[in-house]
Amino acid sequence: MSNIITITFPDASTREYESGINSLQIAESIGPRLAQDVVVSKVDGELRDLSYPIELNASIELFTGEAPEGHEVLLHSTAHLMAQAVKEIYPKAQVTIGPAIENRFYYDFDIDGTFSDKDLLRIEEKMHELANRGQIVTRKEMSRDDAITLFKKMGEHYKVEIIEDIDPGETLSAYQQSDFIDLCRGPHVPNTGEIKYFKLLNSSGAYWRGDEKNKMLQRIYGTVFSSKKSLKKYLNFLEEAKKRDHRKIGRELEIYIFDEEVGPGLPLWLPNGTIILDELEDLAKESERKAGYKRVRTPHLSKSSLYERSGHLEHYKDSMYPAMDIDGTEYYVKPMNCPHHHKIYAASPKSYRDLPVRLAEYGTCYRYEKSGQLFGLMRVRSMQMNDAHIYCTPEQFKEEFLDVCRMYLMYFEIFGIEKYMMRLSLHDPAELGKKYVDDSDLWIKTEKAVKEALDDGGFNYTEIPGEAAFYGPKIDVQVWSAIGKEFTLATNQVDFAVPGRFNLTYTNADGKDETPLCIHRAPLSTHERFVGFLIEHYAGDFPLWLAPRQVIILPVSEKVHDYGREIVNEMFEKGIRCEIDTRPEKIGAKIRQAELSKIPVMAIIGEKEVEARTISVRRRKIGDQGSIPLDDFISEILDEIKTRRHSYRKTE
Ligand code: TSB
Ligand code: ZN
Repeated sequence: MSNIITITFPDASTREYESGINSLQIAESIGPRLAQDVVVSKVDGELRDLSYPIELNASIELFTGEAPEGHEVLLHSTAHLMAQAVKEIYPKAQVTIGPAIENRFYYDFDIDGTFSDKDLLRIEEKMHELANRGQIVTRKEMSRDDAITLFKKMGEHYKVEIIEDIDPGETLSAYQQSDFIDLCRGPHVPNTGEIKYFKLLNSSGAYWRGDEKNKMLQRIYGTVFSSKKSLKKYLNFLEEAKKRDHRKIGRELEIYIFDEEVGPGLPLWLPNGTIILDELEDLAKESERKAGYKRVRTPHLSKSSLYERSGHLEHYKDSMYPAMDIDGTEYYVKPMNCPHHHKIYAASPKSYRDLPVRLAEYGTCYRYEKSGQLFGLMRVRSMQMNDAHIYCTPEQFKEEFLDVCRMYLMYFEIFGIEKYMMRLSLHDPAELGKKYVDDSDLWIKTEKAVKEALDDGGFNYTEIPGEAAFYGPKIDVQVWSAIGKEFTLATNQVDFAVPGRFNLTYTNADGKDETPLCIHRAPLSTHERFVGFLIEHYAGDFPLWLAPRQVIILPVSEKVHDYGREIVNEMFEKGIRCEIDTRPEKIGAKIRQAELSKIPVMAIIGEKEVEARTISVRRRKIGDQGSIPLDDFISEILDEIKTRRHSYRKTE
């Protein structure tokens, strides 16, 4: 005889059922509509298949594909469906891994050749056919050895490799729909008929296990939603994101390029991009000068002993380029500027009266980022860091740390950056001595000091263990690229470890030597990442002060070219980036070209303007501003540039 069990729902209401009931049956007992939409359940806090039998009293949550939990299951189930379709069309393809990522899924296949857009359509069609068959999805549990035998028999070598890495004692699970079986933790939708609104997006190469020494696989990305409307909305978002993608705009506006022969992740800044970099640097230099920073310059290389001392070779070697031999001595290109700056601090004796010492340099660093991780300007291998190191006493720490936070908030205001998250990255005690310098007490003490500073400063933040720098905790400001990837922009880090290793000292008021704390900070990130982010943030429509091309004079006819050239010269003298379009084109065509080039200010001149010494102003995205005396126009433009105004406002 079966027992009666009590199921508790999130609203604390309860119902009684016979033990052994599953979540789908519970959903049916509540209503057919829910039963139709529900894709996964959480039983006593664990996500479970709807078919999972519940034997004892339990609390249960039911999720539809609209909920994040349900959406992930839907995404992952669709990845399986795609793998099944690929195997049907290409029986020789080997399946590897296929996880759900934000709003998308992918699956990597080992096949001969690549997938074309036509192939993707064919796979998508096959997926619809397989989904409509309403295949039941079942879970199977097996020992590791049985799993190896099973996947060997199926000829899935990558799966065997994955299973061989798993602990021998573990029980594994696989999910099956018709003949297709995939190793998977689950949960999954109970029936492929639940998968309706999906789209394959694109395919690209991806190395097995993300390592370029391994074979290149073919990755297909796709997306799925629980309603046609949500799918459409997301596809529209992707279309918009594509338009903002800094890699596309970067090329169109001639900001930067990559070159095969130079190498991946090593951007070449074109003249337009260099203007943006210079403007950023001017802003940073100006605010750092006011905040008491001093500028320094250091080489791109140094002997390995420097990085032994700093701890980089112990904790950071994987991100460094291999050593080079120079006259029998090992040298490295620098992955960070700090060790060089520490040497500059140490170059002269310091007393507490000299502190804080703030050394700034936009030094170019080189990091060996995995090729699969490279992403336009956002993740590169050569980078100009918006760097400075602040050496201070423990008493000065809080104010210095908060001043840095305030500096990047000031920058965010200038750029109109409103969507960001502050993340307090802490150490992971399990990684002491490996990923992190081995001093538990100091970690705890420093993390407490940082939290106190942030709380006093009134900052909101989320704590993330395991993301600290090897030398101390940090505050990272997270933003999202147009295609939804998360990146760290500003960073503010405390270092309680390395100054001691460099024997950095200052004499305190009692004449005794003490070790300063070091704050590492990069409010504008690396200039590569910051410009990449800004391109997307503005969708290429830079505010006037940052725009590589600021003003274009559009003469209505050749007769007014002289007046146009006179304006260009006058603006050039005043430091405004101004040019003239003398092509024998109609004015409409000239305006269209200027719009495409995203030049913020167009100055149209005809004979009327020559006579009155005026110009007819047209602002991109805003439209005609009417006729303005030339001198007023120039002073308005200069004022807008000088104040680094975020958007154009007509002066009263
Ligand atoms: C701030 N020593 C500190 C420095 O003093 C340091 O190097 N910190 S870092 O490693 O966190 O890098 C600083 C910032 O550079 C990061 O917050 C991130 O915004 C940016 N950055 C890091 N790696 C890359 C990369 N590969 N491509 C582009 N930008 C990067
Ligand atoms: Zn540093």
